[in-house]
Amino acid sequence: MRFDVVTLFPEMITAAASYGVTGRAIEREIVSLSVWNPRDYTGDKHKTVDDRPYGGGPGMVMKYQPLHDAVNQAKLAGSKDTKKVVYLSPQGKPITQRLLSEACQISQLILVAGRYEGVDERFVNRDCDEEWSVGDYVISGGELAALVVIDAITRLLPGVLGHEQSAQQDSHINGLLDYPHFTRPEQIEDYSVPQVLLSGNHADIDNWRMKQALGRTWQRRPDLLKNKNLSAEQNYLLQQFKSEVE
Ligand code: 9WO
Repeated sequence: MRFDVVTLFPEMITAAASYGVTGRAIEREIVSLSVWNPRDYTGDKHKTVDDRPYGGGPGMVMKYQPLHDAVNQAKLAGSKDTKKVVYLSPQGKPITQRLLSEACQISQLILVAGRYEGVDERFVNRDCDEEWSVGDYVISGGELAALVVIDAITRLLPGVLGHEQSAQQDSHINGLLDYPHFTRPEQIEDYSVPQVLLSGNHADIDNWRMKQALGRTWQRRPDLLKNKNLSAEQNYLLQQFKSEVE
């Protein structure tokens, strides 16, 4: 899969993506990452990428033409397979694990990171296929959101994570929060590792983990349980969790 990021701060993207799982996926050529700076597609001597908003008001708006030209260069650099141009903004469709897993099928994802007060709306409507949000908050630009999208998609691509982690990933895709994790030492002051995890009984451990995942989801994110069909076994484990809370 190919990622292209249109941004005024290209080093922010290449630097952050060079670490960890994304860095390894790039090295192993499972994904490629290119950056495109709208400033390189300006024509004036001041390399102007922004201008004052029509209608007045504070701040500046990113101009249409440098963004348009940067996206077009990104498109030309890819193959003629499936492409999608996505603008990152708080006005976008909230991303979910489901949306990201569907995005794995796209061969070229062009992510546009805005700055200032945003971009000329004609760029969003004419040049972008979709608008995505990584959450209901405002940050100073779309770069961190683009990095979230790149990271979350990359870890879903075949061969990026090991077998162990892929199995764990499947348990996340089932839409529950994670269960708690413990490592050595066995005791920290008066806080011990739950006995079941030391038992070596893998059926008991699996049940405990499922019960914790269900219980924590029920406590912290009941909205995630609303549109989910639990198995008879899961319902039993959740009832057990609830009775233990009391
Ligand atoms: C700035 C601003 C200042 C005064 C009044 C209103 C304002 N809105 C904004 C604003 O939304 N700035 C954006 C900064 C412009 C587009 C890029 N920026 C951005 C993207 N902030 N947050 C995101 C984002 C992207 C994806 N998911 C969540 C947030």
